[in-house]
Amino acid sequence: MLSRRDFLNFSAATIALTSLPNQIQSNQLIRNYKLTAGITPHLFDKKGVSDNLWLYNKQTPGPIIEAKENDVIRVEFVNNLYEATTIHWHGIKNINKMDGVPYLTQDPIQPGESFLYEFPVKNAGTFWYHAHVETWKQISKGLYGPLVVKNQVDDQFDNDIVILADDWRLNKKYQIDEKSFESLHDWSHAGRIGNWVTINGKKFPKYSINKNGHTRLRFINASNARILSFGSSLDGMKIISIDGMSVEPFIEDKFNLGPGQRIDLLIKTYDLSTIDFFEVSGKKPLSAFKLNVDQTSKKNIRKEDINLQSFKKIPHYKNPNILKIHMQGGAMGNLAKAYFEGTEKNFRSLAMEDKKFWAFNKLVGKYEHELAKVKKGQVIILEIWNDSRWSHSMHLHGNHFYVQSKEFENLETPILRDTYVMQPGEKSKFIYLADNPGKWLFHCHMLEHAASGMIGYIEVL
Ligand SMILES: [Cu+2]
Repeated sequence: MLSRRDFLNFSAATIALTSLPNQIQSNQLIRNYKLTAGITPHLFDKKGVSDNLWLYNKQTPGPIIEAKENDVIRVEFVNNLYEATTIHWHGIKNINKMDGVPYLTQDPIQPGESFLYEFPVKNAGTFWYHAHVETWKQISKGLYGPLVVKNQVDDQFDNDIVILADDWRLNKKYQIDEKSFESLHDWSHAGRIGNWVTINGKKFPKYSINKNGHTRLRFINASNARILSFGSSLDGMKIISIDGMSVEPFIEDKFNLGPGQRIDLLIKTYDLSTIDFFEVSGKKPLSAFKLNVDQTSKKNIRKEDINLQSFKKIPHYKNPNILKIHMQGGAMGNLAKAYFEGTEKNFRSLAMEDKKFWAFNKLVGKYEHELAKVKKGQVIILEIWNDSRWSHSMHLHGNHFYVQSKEFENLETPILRDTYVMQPGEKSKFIYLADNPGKWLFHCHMLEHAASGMIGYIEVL
C-alpha cells in the first residue's frame, strides 16, 4: 500500500503518461461522423411529449462516436439551434484548438454555421462529448453523447454496452423545466439536481447479452450536478477502467459517479440469467436497468479471463511545479470577498449583481480567466483545497492526472482521472506532466458552479 508520502516520492521506472496527440498522419484511419444540433421533441413518458430538448442527430443520447486507438475522428458539425454552441470531447488528450472551449480555444459556432472537428485518438477508453457553451443549459437540454475508443482488449468481449445516465429536471408537463435554469439557489448550493434519471434516455431499459461470456459496461454520468450511485444484484462489481484509463481490477459493492466521470465494469455471465442495476442516489431507486443473459455467443464458450492491459504507474519526476488552488464560495461558505473582472466585491454584491458565488484563490473565474502559465515538460501538482460546504466534480481538460482517490473503499493505489469529486473540506493533489501545449480549462463539472465562478485555465507554453 502506498502512503501519501510514497505517492509523492514514487520513483518506479518512468512510464509514459497518456500519449501526446500528434499531427495527423496519412496512414491513420479516419472515422467520419456528422453531428447536427437541433431542437427535438422527445417522449419521456406517455403522459406528455417534451418539445424543448436540444439533441445531436435528433436522439438522446447523441450517436456513439467510435474509433480504434490511433484513428482520427472527424466530425462535421452543424448548428441548427438558435444559440451559439461548441463541442468538447471530454477526456480526450486533444489538440488544443479542437478542445471546443468557447472564447478560449475557438469562437462559438453561430446558428446556421458549421465546424469541422478533427483529432487523433491515442488512448482506448470511455469518453463522451458535450456542448460547452452555457453548459448548465445546453447539457441539461440533452446536448451530449458517448465517445468510445477501442483496442485489441475490447475484441475479447462478447458484449460492450454504453450506460449513459442523465438526471433531467422535468416540469409537470414532462417538458425540460426552463424556469429554474438560472435558479440562484441551485447555483449557490449543489447545482441543478433533477427529478427524472434516465439510462440511455430511458427509465428502465433492458439489454440482452451473451451466456458464458464477458460483458463490458461503460458508465457515463452526463448529469448537470447529481452524483449518481450504482448498485447491482451482482456479488460485487469488477471495475476495470476509470475515466477512460485502465486500472488494476478491483471489486466494489457500489460506486459513485460524479458529473463527467466514467467507470467500466467487466461482468462474467457464466452462471447468471439476469443482472439488475439500480441508481440509488435518492431515497428509492431513481432508475434501473436489466441485463438479460439469454444470447448464445457465436464465439467458443470460454472460461478463461480476459487479458486486460496493465495499470499505468505514476512516473518518476523531480522538481514539480506546485500550484495551489483554494476553492471557496457557495451557500454557508467563507468567501467574504473576491475579485471579479478586476474589481474586489463582497459576496453579497457578487451574488446579487453578477450571479457569481465561487472562486479559486479569491478570483471569480470565467472561460478566459488564467489560473497559471507553466512550461511544457514540467510536472504539475495542483494542490487543491475544497474549502466549501459542497462537493465539486473537478475536471481538467486535455490531461489525465494522478490522484490518491478517496472515492473507492477497496482501492489503495493512485489512479489516473480527468474528473475527480472533492468532498467538502477535502485536500487533494492532482499530478500530471504538462506535455500538451495550449490553454487547458480547469473547472467544476457541476455546471452551475462553473457558470458562477469555479472555472479558469492553465496554459502550457
Ligand atoms: Cu462545484
